[in-house]
Order: sequence, then C-alpha cells, then structure tokens
Amino acid sequence: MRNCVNLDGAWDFTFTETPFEGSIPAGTKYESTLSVPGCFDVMAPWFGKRGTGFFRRFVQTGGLVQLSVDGLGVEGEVFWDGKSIGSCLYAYMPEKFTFDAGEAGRHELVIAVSNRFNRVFFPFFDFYAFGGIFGNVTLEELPKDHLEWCRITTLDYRTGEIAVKVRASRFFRKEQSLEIRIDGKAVRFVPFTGRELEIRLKVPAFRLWSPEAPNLHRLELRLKNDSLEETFGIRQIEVKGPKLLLNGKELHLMGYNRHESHPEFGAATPPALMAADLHMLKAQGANFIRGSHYPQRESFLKLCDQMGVLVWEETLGWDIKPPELFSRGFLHRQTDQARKLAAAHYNHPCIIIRGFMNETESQLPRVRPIIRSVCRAFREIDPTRPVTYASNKYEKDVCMDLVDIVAMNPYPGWGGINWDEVSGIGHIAPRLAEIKAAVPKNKPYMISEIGAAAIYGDHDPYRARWSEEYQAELVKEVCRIVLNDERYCGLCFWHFSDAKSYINGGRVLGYNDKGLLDRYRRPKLAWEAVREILPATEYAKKSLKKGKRS
Ligand code: ADA
Repeated sequence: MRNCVNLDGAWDFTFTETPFEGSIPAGTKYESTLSVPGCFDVMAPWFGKRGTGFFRRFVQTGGLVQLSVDGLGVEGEVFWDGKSIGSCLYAYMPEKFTFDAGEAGRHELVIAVSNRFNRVFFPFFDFYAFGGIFGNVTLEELPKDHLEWCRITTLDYRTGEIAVKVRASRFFRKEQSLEIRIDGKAVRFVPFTGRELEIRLKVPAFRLWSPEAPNLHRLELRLKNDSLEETFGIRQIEVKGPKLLLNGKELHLMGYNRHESHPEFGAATPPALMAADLHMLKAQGANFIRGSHYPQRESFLKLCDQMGVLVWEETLGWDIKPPELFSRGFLHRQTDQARKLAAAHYNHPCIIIRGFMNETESQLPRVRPIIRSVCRAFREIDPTRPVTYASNKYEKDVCMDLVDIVAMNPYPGWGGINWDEVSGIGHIAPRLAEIKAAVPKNKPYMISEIGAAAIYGDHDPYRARWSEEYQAELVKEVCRIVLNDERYCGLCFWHFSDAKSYINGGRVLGYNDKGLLDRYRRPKLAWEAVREILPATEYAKKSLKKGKRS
C-alpha cells in the first residue's frame, strides 16, 4: 500500500578536501556523477583522498516520508531542500529519517559524506575507512497514522508460537482494526489504540528456519491507510551451560570473519558479489560469518536469511584503548550503536550473535562497567540473542563472566614465534589448550579469529610464513584441534578474503592478507585445505547437511 521508491542509481557528485562544516557550501557545483551505492575514494580522481563528498539527486514526492540510508561512511548529513533532516554518525549503521517533505513536487536530496576519521572511526583500525554510500537509499511515502516498526520473536520453536510487537506513529490516535496476515492469509484482527501492541499467535503450517532448511514466513500488518511487511524465520538460539543450541539442537559454527571490502567497490560491495561469497562459503561446507567489524547491509542479511548462513553482527569499535576508552561520550556512542543495531536488524533469523568492541582492554577491571552497559543496551531491545565481544586478552581477561558466549582471537603459529623459527605450527596446540583452560567451564566457547597471512601466489618449498603453504598448514592444524574438540562451539577463521587496510600501517601492499581467498576471491591453498576437511569431520557433519558440497 505504501509508495516506496528506490533512489539508487546515478547521482550528481562533487568532492572537496575541506572538512565538512555542517552545511552545503553556497555555490556548490556538482560536476561529476557517481553511482549510489558507491564509494568515491576507490576510483580516480578521488582515490585515497580524504574530505567531503556531496551526493545529490532530485525526488518527486511530498507530505510525510521516510528516507532510509542503509549505511554510509565515515559519517554523513542528509539535506532535504537545503535543510538538514538528520545525521549518520556511525559508519555502516542503517538510519531512517521521518520528516515532512513539503508540497508534492520536485525536491532536492543531498547526502554529504565525510571520509575523514572521527571519534568513532579511528586511523589505527586495521581496515580502510572508505568514503561513500554503502547501501541502498529508499524513500517511502507515509500516512500520518502509520506503523513504525514491528519485531517478531519466536517464543517456542516446537509449536510455532511467535510474539509480534508493533509500534505506531505518534499521530496514531483513534482505535483501528489491525489485520494480521501470515503468508498471505489473514490470521487475526485486533483492535489497536495505543502506540504499542504485543500479540502472541501460532504460525499456521509453520516450518522452522535453520542453516540446512532456511524456511521463511511473511508477516503483513494492515491498517486502514497503511501496511507493513516483514520476513521472519521461526528459530530459537539458546545458551545452555557450555552449549549453544539452535532449535534445541547443539550448534557448531564454522566459518569466517568477513569485511565488506573489494578493490573496485570498497565497502559498497554489490549484492551479486555478496551472493557469490556466500555460495563459496556454503560450497566449502561452512555455515557462519562474523560480520567484522561493523553493521551489515540489509541486502547481505537478506541473502543470509534465504541461504541459511548464520551471522554474528557487531558494532564498530576496534581495539579501543585508553584514553579514548574512558573518554566522555565513548560509552554513550557504544550503547547508542548497540540499541540502534539491535532494533534495525531484529527480524533477521540469520543473526544469532550480537557483538561489540573487538579486542578491547578486557583485562582491566575498569572496563567491566563499559562491557556490562553495552551488553545491557543490546539485551534491552533484544533479550533473545547471545551477546559477546571478541577478546585477545586470553587468560588475563576479567570480563568473561559478563557475556553469554566467550570468544577469543588467538593467533598462535602466526604471532609470537621466535625470530629464527621457520615454522610456528608446533605452538598452536599448546597455546590453544592454555587458553581453553582459562575460559569459564559454564559458558559456550568459540574461536572468533585465528589465521595467518599468505600472499596470493607466493609458494615456498620450506613452507615459510607468508607463503600459501604455511597458511594452509596452519589452518589444517587449527581444524585438527578445534573441530575434534566438543568444547568449542565455533571456529571462525580470520578471514574470508584479503581486505584493504593501510599502505603505511605495516600491511603488505596495504591489504590485510590473512584471507583464505585473495581480494578478488581467488582461493589460496588454505581455502582448498578447509574445503577438503569440512565434509569429512564429525563436527561438520553435525552442522552441515550431507551432500551439500558442490
Ligand atoms: C585482530 C583484529 C583483526 C585483524 C587481525 C590481524 O585480531 O581483530 O581485525 O586486524 O588482528 O590480521 O592482525
């Protein structure tokens, strides 16, 4: 019923190296054209430059509208007919702006995007701060008494009972009848008066969602003048002592950290590339992506919902140390991100873990209140998904009791080996055993990162570090240990494909080359090694449908 316009496509564009000053400078001329979604700093003439890009297009509309921007970076400000209607403060975070678009007619929409570092995206992060609009831009025309959102929760996977929480706009005054339709059929009519309503119902002829059978259902909420549609899956993720359960069955995660990164597209990777990545992942026999280290695109999550790929989604915040960690506003920015993200992606069945603050200073007792507050912020909106952070403090970590799943990023066999050792493979088993012994026995435990760099095409008969052979040997050893040990609920290699970092940050050619695929997704020996191992292990058989490998 709603008129929804996709605004992707060719936008007018201009770039200036001057920092963004809160408005569109008078006399701004849009002398170029760029695609939205698109990053400007991956192409000539803006390659590698930092400053402000202004994206402009005209839109035919009027009245109350909602504009959605599915992530941009590093930060942005949205202008409608020259006036600001809101900001995108956090890179990659989906944002929605509801506002009065004025008289029906042609209006100017400008999105100013700064790719300069800020208090959220620091230059020391080990991934490139791309400048551009990363996801789709859409506009919906809304009636005043519209539905703002609905959140669907599986209450019991055995009976198909769900809870549907609905929120209406603040203009909503008179009682109306709300029609609830599932998979195209009306299942209930309820009177709706206030702004919020929670209904419990059983989904008729329900089918569970799982990686092996990613069945989805469609919910439609209809009012006199408005309707809202959501896709959802019936599935429950639970933590029971040291086990992680999906629909009551023990779950084992096997997969990769993945950056939204490509030499040609930057962080604005097209859905076709996302789908190709996920097909490679499934064909290998893996079932899991950690969306490192920021919110994921809607198009990516939809693909994961449909293809049955499990996702850990996290807020932006990488290796944050004092003084920034204890500075004013830091905690607010983290909890704000957590709430926004939990709300925005609530209905995606693929998301089974929420994460935050990768490799923070979790060895410091002073960090406990921060970690506790961010966990609380996630749980306030969504108590159904386990919360965690990826730690590199191992035995020294003093915050493991605060999270639902303990996740560690060890790099034995890569870091910390002696200068004259040719191989560090012998370090892996003893070090993993030490870390495992330090993890509380009553919590699920997973390896959220582990790996080694390998330069694509570099071969070495002695299997020296940086060669494809060494990386392959390392991943095989890790699989041998972790996949045969019931203590681990997951193994997540660092990382899926080589991703742009900084040329002067010590990264060879400016890329983090611990990918098992190179930056163009060409497999290294390690990828093939995992591909050979996965379908053969007992561990993988449990979480993967037999014969799925192509
Ligand atoms: C850390 C970090 C990753 C990456 C990795 C590496 O574990 O979480 O983002 O930087 O190190 O390659 O060193």
